Amino acid sequence: MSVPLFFIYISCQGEVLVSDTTAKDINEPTEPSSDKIEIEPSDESTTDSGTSIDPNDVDSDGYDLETDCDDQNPDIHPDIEEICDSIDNNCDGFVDPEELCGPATIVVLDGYDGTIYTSHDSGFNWEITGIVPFTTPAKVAFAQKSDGSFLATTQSGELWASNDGGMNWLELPDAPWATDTNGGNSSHIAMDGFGKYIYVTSTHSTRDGILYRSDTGGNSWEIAGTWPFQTGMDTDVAAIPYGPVYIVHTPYQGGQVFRSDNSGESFTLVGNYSSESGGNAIVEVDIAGTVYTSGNPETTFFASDNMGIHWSPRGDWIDGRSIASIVDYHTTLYAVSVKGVVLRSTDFGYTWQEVGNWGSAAQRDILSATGWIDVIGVY
Ligand SMILES: [Ca+2]
Ligand SMILES: [Ca+2]
Ligand SMILES: [Ca+2]
Ligand SMILES: [Ca+2]
Repeated sequence: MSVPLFFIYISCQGEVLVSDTTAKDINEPTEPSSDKIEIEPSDESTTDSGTSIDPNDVDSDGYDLETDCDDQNPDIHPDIEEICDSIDNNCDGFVDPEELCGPATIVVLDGYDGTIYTSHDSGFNWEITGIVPFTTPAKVAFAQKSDGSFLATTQSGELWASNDGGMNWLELPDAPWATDTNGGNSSHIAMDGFGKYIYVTSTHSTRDGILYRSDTGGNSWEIAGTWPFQTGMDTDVAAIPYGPVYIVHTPYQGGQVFRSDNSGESFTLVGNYSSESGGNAIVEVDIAGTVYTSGNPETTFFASDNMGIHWSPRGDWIDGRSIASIVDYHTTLYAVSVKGVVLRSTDFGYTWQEVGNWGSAAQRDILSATGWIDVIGVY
């Protein structure tokens, strides 16, 4: 557990330097190691009559806009203790770190035979914990709903739900992507959502991409919106609960990022993360709103801090080995390969460590290809 420590220096000019050592043990390279706070004259502070509020410290917690990551909330500032509440309480960039809030549970769904692989210790050790009884092997998509239950589907429209972490599965009515092209099911699907909607992308080489959404936990689906046909068919979707929906699509000329700010009803092409990428589509958004993707099959990892508009290379996989999915557990990132390797980053994707291998739990050789597995980080 990391205990926040702050050294406060007061100079004769009336400035306070606050040095935050919280993140030292995880070597976060983007956060400043010290910040300067101007002490405002006392006549600008809020009075009992409420006639004056300092515009640089609206919540009057003593921290200005430079250092206060939520200036509307006096219980959030750099000198408060982090607690497990899905919020960055102490403004160090990390939401509920695993050292404080416990190890991550990560679940892999293998579409080749429906096997569920689970790690309860942040990706180090894995066991087989269930089987989704798909009738035919298929590309799969997997999500956790806001009630904690799991939802699994295939490109051919099979839809299954589990209320016990993946041990037992109940079949739901077939999903519309089973028949949404003339020739049959979609070519590639992806699923995400947590909050009001579950989203599923469906792509095919003969039409625009379709985004389905469900506000009934997967029992019924509607078409929320579409995005323009792309030459590549690989796709992924990531959504912030009650926030933006991101779709990544990988035509051969580069990875394209579409964003919707109205729950999928319309999409705008907001950015490109690589001019060379033409492989797998991967997108993930963490609890702080940073969006991540990858140039897989290259080994470059990209991030955007401004809602998908600008992208910059952030770090390299140690060895991509066909990374199929990125998941977040608060602000820790996991990258899971179809070949089994599990990578973990605790510094927002700048560096990655190999922590385990989900394939080691398998009773057979790993035969799956990208799109044939999907992964969730369980909250
Ligand atoms: Ca403040
Ligand atoms: Ca505050
Ligand atoms: Ca927190
Ligand atoms: Ca924090």
